Amino acid sequence: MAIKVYGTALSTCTGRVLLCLLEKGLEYEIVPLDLANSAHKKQPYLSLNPFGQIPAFEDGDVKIFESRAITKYLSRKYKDTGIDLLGSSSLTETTIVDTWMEVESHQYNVPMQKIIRQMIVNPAYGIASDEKIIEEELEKLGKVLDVYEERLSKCKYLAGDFYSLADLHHIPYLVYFMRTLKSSFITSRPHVNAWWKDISSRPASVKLAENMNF
Ligand code: GS8
Repeated sequence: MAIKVYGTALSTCTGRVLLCLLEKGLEYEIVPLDLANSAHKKQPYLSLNPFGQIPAFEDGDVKIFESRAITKYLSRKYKDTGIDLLGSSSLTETTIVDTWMEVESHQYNVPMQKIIRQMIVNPAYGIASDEKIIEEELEKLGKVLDVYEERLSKCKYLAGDFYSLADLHHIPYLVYFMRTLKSSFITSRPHVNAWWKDISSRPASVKLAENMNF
């Protein structure tokens, strides 16, 4: 049975899952939802994601939600298909991948989500951006990126000298962020910039970005 992803390629959380599928070279089907009519807030969708958010995911009998849980599932179940994204060669590497996945989720994602809402999503829907929120969240993001700059001066990727889910999880928001007037937050930090150039030029990342146009 084909893998199904409920959502839209425009959504960064859905994009995280699609990027993992692209890296793994797995076949999948995107099941679009009528978001304008709140299909994601009603049954039958709520039985797939009770929080009424995208994405949701089906692989045969496995029905799950939360994009990062889905990418971990895919990376474990299809470990031997395509690239290993978990640092599976040792417990130490796996744990470092886990650590930087947590950093993405708790440090980077928090300000980044608010910035992209204000700078990309709201304008696309004709909603005014809140400059104060943008300023405050950019300051927080800058501090996170300073830590990344230091980390990436020691290794090519966040978890070491190998590409992993820890890097992949950052890509969808950065695709949008690099189209804003604040892209210098990345380009002015040499190691972060080299990392971004590397991870964004992977064929899977290029393909994902092609479909992320509001
Ligand atoms: C967040 C899902 C989410 O915020 C995950 O899957 O990673 N932690 C969850 N989804 C957003 C779209 S993100 O591009 C969403 O569904 N927004 C619409 C809404 O909340 O109504």
